[in-house]
Amino acid sequence: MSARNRSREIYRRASELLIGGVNSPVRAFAAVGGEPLIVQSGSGARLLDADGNEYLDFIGSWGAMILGHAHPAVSAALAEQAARGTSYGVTCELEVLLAEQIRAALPSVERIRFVSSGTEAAMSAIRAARGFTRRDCIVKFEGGYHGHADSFLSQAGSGLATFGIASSAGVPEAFATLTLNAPYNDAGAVERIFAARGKEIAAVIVEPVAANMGVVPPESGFLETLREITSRHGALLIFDEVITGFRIGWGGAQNAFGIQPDLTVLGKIIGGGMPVAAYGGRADVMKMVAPEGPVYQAGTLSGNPLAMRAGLATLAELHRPGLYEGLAARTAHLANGLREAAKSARVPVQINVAGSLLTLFFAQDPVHDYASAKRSDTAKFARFFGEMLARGILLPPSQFEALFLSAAHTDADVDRTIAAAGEALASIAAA
Ligand code: KE4
Repeated sequence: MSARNRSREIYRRASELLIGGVNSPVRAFAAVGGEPLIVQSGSGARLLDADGNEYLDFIGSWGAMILGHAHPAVSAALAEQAARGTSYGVTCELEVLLAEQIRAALPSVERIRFVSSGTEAAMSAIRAARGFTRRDCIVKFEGGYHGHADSFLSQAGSGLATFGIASSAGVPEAFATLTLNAPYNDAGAVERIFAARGKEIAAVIVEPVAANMGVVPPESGFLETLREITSRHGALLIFDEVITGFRIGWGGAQNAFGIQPDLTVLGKIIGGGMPVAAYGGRADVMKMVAPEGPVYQAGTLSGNPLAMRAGLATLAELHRPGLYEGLAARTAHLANGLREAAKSARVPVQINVAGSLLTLFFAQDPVHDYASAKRSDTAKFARFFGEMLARGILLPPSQFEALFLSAAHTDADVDRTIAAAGEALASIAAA
């Protein structure tokens, strides 16, 4: 990899204006050290930095780029739509077409509202749930991420009902206490929270496959129990499928696991790299949202035609036969190769996989929730990240994120990654 002088200069200028030199904290590479990348372009499974260095990309814009960067069909759709206008501020048929596609894939989404980010979608879903149930509390899971709305920046406090305490400055404690936290995969803890405060709880929001503590799949019965508990207590079950929607299968996690949530949050892939997210679900709940109901929510660029076209073009490509099977097969091949490489290097790792999501934890024991994920050796992960980057492989710059494979990653790309990991792990073991 050649020098990164131009990238360094751009980052210096960025740091004068952008907070941390970035527009989203994880891009600052704080968890892995070193200088953040400055990307100049992307194509397929590859990114090019400002100095012309090429990287095999496993960030994929945090999951949005399931087809790879600059997919011809998506780029053509964007170019064609740009010539017709990018945002009208008035409804257009493209919004209906994408809504129809989503409902066909996820029948639980009887009605839907498009917004511009996963945060906005999750925040609005919670507001709809609170409006529908007339209750104020929500339950989320430690290590679950649903965007940066105040309701979600809360972590478990002490006490039976695990009172929420703010996990960010600027979130009023009074607000944070309305969010109750439970360990992921611990249905018993959710049962106890509902036993103590069930009448106050509007909804449980869960990533049906956790991917923001690293990848942690649901243990058998976990999602089913959440469905049963929420129904029994008159609370809503919200699946945050911003990552899993159209990622682990055409119908997302809800169809993979056969669980029907009351509301679903979507994002990333449905925009094909453009700012699109959505919340939707039961018609009687969504009817609460303005202008039909008293729950207000609005957005200037919601459903804009340019973003709708990118989403439609992306879903059209995803619907091709064999696409998901190929993604899963290449991800399984990568996981097996990484396990073998770690075994050869005698470096203890745990590798969790769900569809085309994968996390390699530098952990001795299985990772099944946030507490076990946090026992990972993050210093080793940082070393691994740097060793892989030096070999032209760009991993997500945090132990607690997922690798995202795309349809553009080939078997040769996977084999190259396994070989690089073998060298990187051997280097770590020798340190
Ligand atoms: P956005 O507001 O970032 O579009 O979406 C928030 C969100 C909601 N729900 C889930 C399950 C999510 O994973 C996210 C955002 N994901 C992170 C990556 N783990 C975005 C990357 C970033 O923060 O820069």
